[in-house]
Amino acid sequence: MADKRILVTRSSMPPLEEYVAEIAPLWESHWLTNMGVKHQQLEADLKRYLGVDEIALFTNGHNALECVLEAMGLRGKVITTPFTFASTTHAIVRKGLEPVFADVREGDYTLDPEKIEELIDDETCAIVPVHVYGNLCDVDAIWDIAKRHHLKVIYDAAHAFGVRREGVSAASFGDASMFSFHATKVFNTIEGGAVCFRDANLKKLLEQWKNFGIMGPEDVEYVGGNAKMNEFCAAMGICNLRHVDDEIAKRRIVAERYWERLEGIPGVRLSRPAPGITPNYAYMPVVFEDECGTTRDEVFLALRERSIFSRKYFYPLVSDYACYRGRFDSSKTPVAQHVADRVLTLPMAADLPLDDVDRICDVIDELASR
Ligand code: T4K
Repeated sequence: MADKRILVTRSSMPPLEEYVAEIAPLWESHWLTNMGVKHQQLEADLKRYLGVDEIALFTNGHNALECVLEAMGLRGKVITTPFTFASTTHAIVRKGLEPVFADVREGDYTLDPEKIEELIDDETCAIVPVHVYGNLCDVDAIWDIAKRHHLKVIYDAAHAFGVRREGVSAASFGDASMFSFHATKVFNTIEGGAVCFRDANLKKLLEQWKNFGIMGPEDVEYVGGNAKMNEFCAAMGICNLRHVDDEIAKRRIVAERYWERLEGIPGVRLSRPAPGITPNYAYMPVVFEDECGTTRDEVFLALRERSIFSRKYFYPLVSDYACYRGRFDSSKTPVAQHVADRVLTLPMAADLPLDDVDRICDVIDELASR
């Protein structure tokens, strides 16, 4: 029986025959992982698509982020945002680094450059901003601060695949950018991720780390882990990449319907692309401000009663997670706290029918105008 639920997203998939044709050669070669031909092809395809010279593929975005933090040899404090998915902060902490949370901007919820500098001290080694929802950070201001203080900038670009600023890919900013290719992302390899980076010397280290530090059958230079993207995931990526521009174009139609329907409802704050940005329409965040006739939680429950499953990405703030209890003070990032308490990400997918968007907007409209 068909699933009538509307979920927060729905994985994009290529036609089955296309994927089957892509993986058929694996039955000939019996080469299923460890940087095989599909892995190599996806690397080349992504370099072209993202317009970068350097890329390394991984099992997922989280491992990619951990790996680049380690490969850069970072020690000390990292300035980052609490308004993100668990992965960003966990990667920093799991690599023995100390997160220091700076607040986000009102307009796009990305790290506020004006809040960074006051947090820098002698132990600060890096900044890890997040292009949250695909909203590009103020990359120029962040780069300027980082260069003045000799800090590395590693973007969590998990949400920003395909986003461009004045035609330049989100993959080109900072020292490195991590992308997630999880099933829920605009571009997916089922599970997967990548790091794009400037310094060509990082390539060897990243490739070593993801394969136990092995350089040759009798040569292990480094205490690495295992984070190799397998051939089936790479094949999925090769197929999905052929369709990603169409997928983004379809998402645009969905996003514009949401904006058209929700714009003008008092107290409903939408997140529109900034001038000069080519967006990817990854998420549909809506902030229900206090002057709205309804609240985030009310909308969440009303939709759920109708089998529509929105999500509170990203509530609570990472700094309020049980695993970090007592370590951070979220009142020091009031904008992030305000947004986390009021934001709801509505269902967004390339194939979301506009009738479903209308149903969702009807619910919000009705609640908000009571
Ligand atoms: N940094 C940031 C800022 C991130 O947002 C993420 C991941 C990362 C780093 C780490 O990247 P990865 O290591 O994951 O590559 C989901 C994703 O699992 C996660 O990748 C993503 N961020 C996060 C924002 O969302 P959950 O726990 O909310 O996923 P789940 O299982 O509840 O799925 C959400 C909806 O997606 C489902 O209701 C239906 C749909 N879905 C899900 C799956 C698993 C599909 O359509 N197909 C699927 O296969 O975390």
